[in-house]
Amino acid sequence: MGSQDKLVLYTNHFCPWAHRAHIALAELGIPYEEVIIDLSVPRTPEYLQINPRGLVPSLSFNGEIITESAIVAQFLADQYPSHLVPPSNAPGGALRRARISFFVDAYISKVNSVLFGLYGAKTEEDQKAVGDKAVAALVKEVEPLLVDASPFFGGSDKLTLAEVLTGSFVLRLKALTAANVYPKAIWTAIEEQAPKFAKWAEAVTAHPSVTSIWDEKSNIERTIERLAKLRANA
Ligand SMILES: N[C@@H](CCC(=O)N[C@@H](CS)C(=O)NCC(=O)O)C(=O)O
Repeated sequence: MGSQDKLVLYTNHFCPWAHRAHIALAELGIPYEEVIIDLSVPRTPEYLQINPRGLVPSLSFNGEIITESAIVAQFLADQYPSHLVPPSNAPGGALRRARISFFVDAYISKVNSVLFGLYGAKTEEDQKAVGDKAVAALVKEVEPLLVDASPFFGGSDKLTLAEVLTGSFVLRLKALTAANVYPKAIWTAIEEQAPKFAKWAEAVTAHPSVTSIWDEKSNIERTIERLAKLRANA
């Protein structure tokens, strides 16, 4: 099935959204061609034909273009049935899909969106306030959803779509706090106040499908540059 399909992923390895597609493809073991899009220059007319929004990732599946990282990852998980997520008509499948979607929504909309505030936070005090708010949201919204993680979402011993859609962000949060590019205190507070999340994050960020395109050093360097630029303009 999979081997006959022609997949092309338009991507950039520094993009956490595009990284979601890489995690899905790695975990599913599907061969694909990769086209790196240079995001430092305007998109070419050719790429804008593929994705009029000009964003990465885009996936070409036998010539059909699919865009938006969550939709790309969900499509891959549905097209190639696996341990990532059950079909909606399997026993308990619809409920598990709902649980996964809620977890992803909680992490992305309640925690990750708050952390983006670090890019506009100039002073240490402002950065601490953002960190406190993100950790409080994590404790309230995400920690309770990991009660049965073992080590992955919902008691799974393998990666699930929940990790496919959040792993790239967790990887960056962990690495950037460890390097004190994001305040180190954020991770310390997570370990103290959200131990299930910390344990889950440990397993997620060690998983080869999550780390396959990850270049920690370059990501840290680029984030330092980006933070400096955005804070200078804030
Ligand atoms: N909602 C989109 C977000 C993708 C996105 O923001 N990609 C960024 C890179 S991380 C991008 O392509 N930026 C290009 C630009 O803004 O010019 C998704 O989930 O796919």
